[in-house]
Amino acid sequence: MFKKILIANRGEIAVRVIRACHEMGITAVAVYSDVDRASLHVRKADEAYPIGPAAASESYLNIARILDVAKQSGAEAIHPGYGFLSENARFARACADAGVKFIGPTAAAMNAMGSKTKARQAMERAGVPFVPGTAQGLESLAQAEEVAARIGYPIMLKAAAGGGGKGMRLVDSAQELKSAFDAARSEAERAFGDNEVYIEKAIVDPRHIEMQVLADEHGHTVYLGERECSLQRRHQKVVEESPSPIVDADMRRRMGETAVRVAQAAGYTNAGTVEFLVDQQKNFYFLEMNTRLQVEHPVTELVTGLDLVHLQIRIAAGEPLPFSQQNIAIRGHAIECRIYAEDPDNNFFPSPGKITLLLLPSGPGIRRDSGMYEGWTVPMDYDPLLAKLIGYGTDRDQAISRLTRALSEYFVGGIKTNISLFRRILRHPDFRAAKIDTGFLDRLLKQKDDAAPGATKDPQAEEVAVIAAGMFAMLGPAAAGAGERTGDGAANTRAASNWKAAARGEALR
Ligand code: MV4
Repeated sequence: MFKKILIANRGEIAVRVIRACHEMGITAVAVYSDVDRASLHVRKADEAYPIGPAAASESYLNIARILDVAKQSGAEAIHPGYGFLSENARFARACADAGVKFIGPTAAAMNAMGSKTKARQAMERAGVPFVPGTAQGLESLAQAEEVAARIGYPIMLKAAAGGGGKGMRLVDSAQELKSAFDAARSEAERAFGDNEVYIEKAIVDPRHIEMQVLADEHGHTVYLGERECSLQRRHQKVVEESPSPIVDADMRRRMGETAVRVAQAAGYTNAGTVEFLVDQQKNFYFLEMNTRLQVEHPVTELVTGLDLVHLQIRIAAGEPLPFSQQNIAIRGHAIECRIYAEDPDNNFFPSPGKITLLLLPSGPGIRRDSGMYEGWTVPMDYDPLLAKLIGYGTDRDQAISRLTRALSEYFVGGIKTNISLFRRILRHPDFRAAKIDTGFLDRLLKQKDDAAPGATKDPQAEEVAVIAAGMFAMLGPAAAGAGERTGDGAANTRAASNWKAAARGEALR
């Protein structure tokens, strides 16, 4: 087993991996850019090394610098987290060449899944269902017209080098195909330096359901259940849950076995995720494979009782999986909210700045994976994900009620966050009835924010909240009449509840 691991990442995922290292008695080495010197992952690590200025290209994406730190610190392995270098085959190969274990798949497995057409060809060989269309890039407009006529409109043109919604075009009729085809190719060339475009039957109002897989280096591959990730805004996931409300045991087995075949076809090892599009008739189609640990891994951990980061580290250290497929059971329901430093009242623009006050939820069934602390200044240089709030319950309704209660305890002062958005989502009847597809959030955001029930019309509410928050920050809880700082204490006084009610824009009691 490793004695020292370098975490080549920042924010909440770096804190998450450091915690796993400490639970396993492994020394954690952090790296940080100039703006992250005071960040939480640096504080929690055993050792921390500067790797450059704020720009990711000169710090968290700086392969040479990160490998220097691995050498200097004596780290035997590197955990890449997600984003940054986590799916960079060059980095995985550079680690191998430097004799440092990359905690993830091999460069070859990454490359097998990196090109969408290569992945589709691998799926064709493995007998994995993928959306009707071409597995190779289109040679000409004539070929595009012929395939589109065969599979029927609407169709989707996609860049082979694209992913995550980039380089994708919906075409509703033959008349639009020529201009769309030309535009898709030039856009792909500009964005990815590769103008290869392929065609798929467009799935109308699809769900995005993904299957977690885990493979050791001894040929054992298992699936750990699915995650419903349809609540997205501009291809950024906002709420994820496990299990999916529409997947029954038989569908889970079929999707899981398909995902295992995908992983085996790619020679995959460590933790990975196979993404599917699911149509209204519950047919599922391979979309792409993510060769990294995902942001939303906690919902899988909660319903399986497994620690995916522990398992990643054990697999990378050469250990065989400590269980087989029949040992894996899904129990309960988990829902994750991604807390972003974004202003929902200003088109979700990032809202960096100093966190002046932090009231934290806790209590039964609540998990927080966070990279922030009171007094920390959120930098503007990176993805604005601050924390993930996960609610777990015996069933979906209990998970929703716990998460709703936890959100009412969550307050981040000094910056804007999207916490209010989750209150809207969780109380929406379609969400509660699990009538969700990838268009749900866009539809909800187009609706006027039906004011919270009983929302105060008192124009001074905002003013009262600001004054009380100021008093709270300067004079401490007693002065502002608040009770427990974590907001879950029974000691809250009436003044505090009014203050909090005002801050939440609710009727003053
Ligand atoms: C599709 C699709 C409909 N039909 N492909 C978006 C990102 C990338 N993962 C693939 N995506 C889609 N591919 C076909 N043939 C609809 C989407 C899509 C989507 C998929 C999953 C989650 C959110 C989405 C939002 C818009 C479009």
